[in-house]
Amino acid sequence: MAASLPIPIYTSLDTFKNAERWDDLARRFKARFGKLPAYIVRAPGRVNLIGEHIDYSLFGVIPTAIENDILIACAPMPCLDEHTMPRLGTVIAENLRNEYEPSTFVPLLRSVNGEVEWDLQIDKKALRWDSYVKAGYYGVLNRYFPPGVQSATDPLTPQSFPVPVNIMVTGTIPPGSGLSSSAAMVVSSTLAFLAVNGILEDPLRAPSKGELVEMAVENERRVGVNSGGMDQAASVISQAGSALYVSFFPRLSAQSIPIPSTSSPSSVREVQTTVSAEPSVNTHVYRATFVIAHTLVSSPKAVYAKTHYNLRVFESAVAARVLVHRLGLSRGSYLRDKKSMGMGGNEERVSLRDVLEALVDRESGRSSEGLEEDVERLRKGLERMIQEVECLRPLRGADQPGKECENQEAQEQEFGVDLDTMVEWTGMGREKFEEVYLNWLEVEADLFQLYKRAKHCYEEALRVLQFRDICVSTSPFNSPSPFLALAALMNASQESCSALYECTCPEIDLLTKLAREAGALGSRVTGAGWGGCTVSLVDESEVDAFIDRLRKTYPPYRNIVASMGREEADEVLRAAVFATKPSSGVCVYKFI
Ligand code: NG1
Ligand code: MG
Repeated sequence: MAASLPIPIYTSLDTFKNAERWDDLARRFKARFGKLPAYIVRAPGRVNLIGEHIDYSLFGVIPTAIENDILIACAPMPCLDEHTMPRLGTVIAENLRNEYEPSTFVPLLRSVNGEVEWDLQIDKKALRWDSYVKAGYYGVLNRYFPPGVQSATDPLTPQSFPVPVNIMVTGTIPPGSGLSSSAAMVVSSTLAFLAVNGILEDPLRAPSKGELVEMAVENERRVGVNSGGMDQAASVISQAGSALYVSFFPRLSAQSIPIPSTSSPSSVREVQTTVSAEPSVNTHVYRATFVIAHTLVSSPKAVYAKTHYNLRVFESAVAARVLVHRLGLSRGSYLRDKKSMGMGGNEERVSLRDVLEALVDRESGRSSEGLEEDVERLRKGLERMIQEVECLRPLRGADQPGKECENQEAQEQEFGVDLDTMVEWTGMGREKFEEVYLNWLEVEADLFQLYKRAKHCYEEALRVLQFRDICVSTSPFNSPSPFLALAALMNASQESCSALYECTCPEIDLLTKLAREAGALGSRVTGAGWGGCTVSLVDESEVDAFIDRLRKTYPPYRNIVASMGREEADEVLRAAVFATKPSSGVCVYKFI
């Protein structure tokens, strides 16, 4: 199982494609800190092919790591002499991007309600680049240097205090673009602190890939985003040339799945697909390429958490609670191992997945306690939930199910509920609701959209299974047009993200439409949305022409061409629209 594998440590740069970039970082590190780094760690960004905003409801998703990544060089801080020894745990962090200022910080032990805690002082209101470095450090401090031990022992015992560290960061993932620069930052920072403190090479203490994912998810919550585990799993576990089916139930697991006919030679699998009604006359061999295109609208997720990301997490969780009540599910049936990811560890909170499992358990008379995701059981459960979710539609006067609304405002009114109604629907009373939900996440909305969010979630989870089926099918001829089928699922996902989950924006809707007109078979938002990137499925033979057409039709790209010199425009656009190959997950290079 991919998640239980150790984190790879290499000692030769020949392993890496862009060895010059690693070399350059090492040289700059030496110029700044006086000696070569002890390690360079790498964590890639990811593109999500399908399964948007369902990881925190514990449904599987299919991302793949991309070549863009974060590299962190690190080494214990040298001691000049015994009088000028740096304080244990101190970090001096630099970033090769000029606009990111250097940062020095020291973890402090603080007493809160009688409990000793590590404190790195992350300011969630004004997140800086080093907040993500600190977020990674927290996990390493809490797990390997538990607070409390230090006061009881000699503070200079190396086991009880982290070493002082120099670190230098460089990256090629555009921030706020839905390609998970934040997860890559947190994963690489966690990894750097593990490496430099000798934990990664200690067989008794080194975390597996799966454990690193869990630590990184927990760490990312330190910057105020209650994410699921997709990005961290993709960044850590991915294998070159494959996508990853990541499932979160009953616990995190990941399976590499082939993408039909990617251009990587080892996985080339040719599929005959017909594009006309006359197969014998017009056949074509498709090779899948995924092209990322940035809307050039940046969406800093942490800044808008209250009204966007965390609000969606909140609406999904409350929708689950209402479903429990309406479907008469007993408390025992959904009380599961809450150590699994999501829902912030509170047993009172239920995920949309818990509801499905409880319902299927009740009806089939058995519970799913297996280690691996039971896909068939899940598929049946999803089909069932897609019907049950209709009970979340508010009854308004003479309710007319299926009636089309003329405009968005009317639709919001039709499907949304206010706070009081929502509390009443959960059947849990105001005080309890406040304790379980309002104290958990800070959110802001006049109307809460329980129906639309839950409907998107269950339908999207089913699309993920269909996408996976097409990819893992060993007999491509059973499905004559796998690419068209994958593309149709991506388009349906886009439509649902736009209309039901409302996590797109006019630019995403426009860019995906233009992408289809430019020759993409399918196109959708990727990542959290509200800006950021889209991903399009394009036949390999069409990629260059596709990118060219998109440059000529998407207005912000045209503006770049019109307002800059040719070469400069070309450079900017190459960073905004590019074809991507599924890359491998984290690794560590050790200097010997
Ligand atoms: P982005 O914004 O692309 O990093 C976020 C979440 C994911 C997932 C997607 C939506 C983080 C770190 N990641 O991804 O867990 O929920 O949105 O599918 O917040
Ligand atoms: Mg992110």
